[in-house]
Amino acid sequence: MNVVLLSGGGGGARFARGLASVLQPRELTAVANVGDDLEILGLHVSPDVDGLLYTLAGLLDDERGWGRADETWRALGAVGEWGGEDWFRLGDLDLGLHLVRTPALREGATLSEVTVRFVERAGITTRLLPATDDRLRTHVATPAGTFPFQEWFVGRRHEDEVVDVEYEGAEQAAPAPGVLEALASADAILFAPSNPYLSIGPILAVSAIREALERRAVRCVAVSPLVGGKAVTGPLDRMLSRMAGGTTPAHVTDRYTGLIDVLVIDRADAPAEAAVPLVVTDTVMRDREAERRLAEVVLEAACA
Ligand code: FO1
Repeated sequence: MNVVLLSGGGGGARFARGLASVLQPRELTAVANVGDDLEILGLHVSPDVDGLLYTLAGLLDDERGWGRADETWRALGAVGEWGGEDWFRLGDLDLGLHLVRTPALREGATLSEVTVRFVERAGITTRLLPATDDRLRTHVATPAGTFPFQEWFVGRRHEDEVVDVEYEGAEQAAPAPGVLEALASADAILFAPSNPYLSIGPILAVSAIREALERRAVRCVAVSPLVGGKAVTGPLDRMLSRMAGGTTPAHVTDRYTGLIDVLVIDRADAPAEAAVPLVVTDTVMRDREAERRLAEVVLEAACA
């Protein structure tokens, strides 16, 4: 069974781990958001690609939800001592990856090519594709001004209210090699329990990906990132309230009009009504077993 997952953020990576634990090797293709990418200290950082890589390779710091386990921060400490940018925390182990990827990109390799190399080295059996190899950057408009995603999310601790989200470069961006092929040969397409504006939105802003989803011949199932109308982590509930007028399952399905056939919601959000059928289950991925159970429910909904 070929499954394509659109994913971003920590929830997306954990859900991917659940799917990988129930599917056969190479049945899963994860398409990662790149709108969070940034260049800092001369390095290209791709947090959602790296989050999937680290999570699927068993290297993630599960408690923090990003970066590597057993991380140390000595290089960053020295960056701070020398007056460099240390607001975006790159750990010593994480830096190792960026020190390999950044020169490869500079020498002409694409993000998807470098990602394939890392997937092979990590021995991961999930296909991992960035949504695009082109430059696509999320910007967040707030009453205090418009900020590149990480400057708002990390630098300003996502405290400013969001009034709009822009995807710079999305109009010119082409899907990375393999993305359209994976969608065309998928038996099921899934949207991870990720932020619809910040994680899934940039992927859908690539018009060829959106069009492929619009003409899909298989079911597309999204998992709601809300539990009882609240975001498990991050600013989604505030964003939905402000920009969509509420935090019910219907407000989530409205972000995905014409793109999904089923929404999986948490028991805390039921009963509810929305534009597509709802499947109710426990969506909080407390541990590996919960990740696996959610994956099973979602795959069942995709194949029903
Ligand atoms: N999140 C933070 O809250 N603070 C950080 O300093 C930080 C650094 C960081 C470095 C590498 C990386 O891959 C992710 C990092 N994240 C950090 C997480 C990241 O900002 C977001 O969680 C994702 O972009 C949201 O998907």
